[in-house]
Amino acid sequence: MPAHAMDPANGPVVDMLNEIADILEITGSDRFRPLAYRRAARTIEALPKPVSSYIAEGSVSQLAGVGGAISAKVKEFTTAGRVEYLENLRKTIPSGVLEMLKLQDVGPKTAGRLFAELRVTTIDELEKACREHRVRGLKGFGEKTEEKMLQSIEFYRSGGGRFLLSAADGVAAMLVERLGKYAQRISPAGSLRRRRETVGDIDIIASSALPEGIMDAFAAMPEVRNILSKGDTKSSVLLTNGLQADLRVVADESFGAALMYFTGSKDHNVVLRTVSIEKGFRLNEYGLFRREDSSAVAGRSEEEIYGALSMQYIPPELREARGEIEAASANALPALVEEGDVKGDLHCHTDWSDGSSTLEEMAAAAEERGYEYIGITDHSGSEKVANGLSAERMHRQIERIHALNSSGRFRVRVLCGSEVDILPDGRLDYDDDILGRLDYAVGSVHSRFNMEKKEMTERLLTALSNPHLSIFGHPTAREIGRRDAITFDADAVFGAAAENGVLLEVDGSPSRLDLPDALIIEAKKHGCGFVLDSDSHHRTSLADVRYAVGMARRGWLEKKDVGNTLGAAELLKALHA
Ligand code: DGT
Ligand code: CA
Ligand code: CA
Ligand code: ZN
Repeated sequence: MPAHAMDPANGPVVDMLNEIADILEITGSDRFRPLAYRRAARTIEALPKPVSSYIAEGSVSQLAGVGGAISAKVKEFTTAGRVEYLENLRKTIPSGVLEMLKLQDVGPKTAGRLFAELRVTTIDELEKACREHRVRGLKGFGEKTEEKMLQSIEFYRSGGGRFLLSAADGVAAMLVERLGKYAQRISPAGSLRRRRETVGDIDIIASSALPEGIMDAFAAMPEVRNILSKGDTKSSVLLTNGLQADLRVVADESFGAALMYFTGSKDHNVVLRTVSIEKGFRLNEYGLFRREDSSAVAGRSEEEIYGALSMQYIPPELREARGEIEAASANALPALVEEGDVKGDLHCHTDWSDGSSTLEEMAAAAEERGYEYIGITDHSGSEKVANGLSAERMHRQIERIHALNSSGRFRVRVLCGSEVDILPDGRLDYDDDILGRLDYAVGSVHSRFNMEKKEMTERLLTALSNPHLSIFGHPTAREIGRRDAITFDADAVFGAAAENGVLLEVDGSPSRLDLPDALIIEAKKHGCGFVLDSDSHHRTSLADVRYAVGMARRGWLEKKDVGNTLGAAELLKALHA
């Protein structure tokens, strides 16, 4: 975070200047003018007040880099809302070329060359050019560039139209609560109920003998931007936050079958239907029926249906066709970890680094949740932008936490941790003197995300072999929709974590959710242990641990796999294993 955020009024001016720079750079017409426009954009971005107030004072052309021609364009933009020069520039390239800049790793120079040398004018055409291996024909581009571009395209498209689970979770709970009084039973379904990291829309299933009442209430909610369709059994609306919500209403005897069907996943449903047929049944959204006489066997509840198929009840998070149906048939499903099993959070920031609550506020919030302990893990010194703690401040924080614990002010025990940067060479960002005083250290990658696989693997293996490291924080370092996972040899890294007793974090911060489910499953095969954290930067976000729990359950984790389901004494032993 910069010292202060950009004045929101200046956003469009900054965008305008950068777009001019982008187009000039794409067309390659001038080497220096793009730099001048970018410099002016940076200056304006850093202004504490709207640029219009500098214009009013007559001081705009004195701002660094905002002289002559550029200040004229800034003035034109603030009065007319558009700039003639940019309008004309836009006509010099197809608009799809500018859209390509939204892809990771495609800058104006690359976009310009793809356009000039391959006549690629849209993202679709770029995809085609990569698949036809035409991109590698350009000087300086190779097979790897094509692969990376295809990944960027996929990433860009998957980001489009999907929402973080956290963006949908609260609204869905509110809808269910609000519509509950019009229904016999009601539940969220779909990917949200399976706790996927992103959701395409909100699906809600209700049972009612009077569907009109609930449908009317649904369509009349203040959060509805517009009604996409409205009927007796299904209605769809677009909410003001951009999410679509689908409500399906069934008779109460079909509630379980409908809930099961619309919870999915599609792949789970497909396998389940096949198994049903093998057992002489037919399964659909209305119920489970005997094939020979179409008589109803089950449908009222999911438990009843799985039971009739001689299976254990399968929790929604497992319904991804990853072997859960076989396991349920063999009575071998894991007893998944639950939010109530978590006895404390081990990854929390305070206002000592980049959090916005005090140590005491975090402790109070942990106590309110009924936690036995809370681990404070502010950033280490290298995290300058996050106000990381110098050695001296870290020593001071340790003293403060010891004093707080002995004051008896809180029942909750405050643990002295740190989120220590794993430096590019794999060393930790504090010396042994500090590391030895901490209750535990969480090691995280916050820099040099783009290292080659081999180098990154070595970096992580070095860190994991440090006896002071207890937890590997948000191991892939991804940010959903914003930054790809770092690449490393998962077998080697998980093997080393298991061998050295380093616990892997499942970070519940909504845009991280890291480790993700597929890697949790892999790591568990290596015998790794885990911790579930919120990575809170504010006292109200301790509740984000629920997203970590969702991810852990999708990764088939049980209570015994998770370190912070232990009491404090046992936990500290596990952290020092
Ligand atoms: P999303 O919305 O993309 O995050 O993912 P879902 O899983 O919520 O998918 P959605 O909303 O299209 O449909 C909800 C569920 O309905 C889905 O998980 C399974 C079920 N479903 C939808 N279409 C089909 C289908 O064609 N066949 C089967 N077997 N199930 C379907
Ligand atoms: Ca859905
Ligand atoms: Ca849907
Ligand atoms: Zn971090």
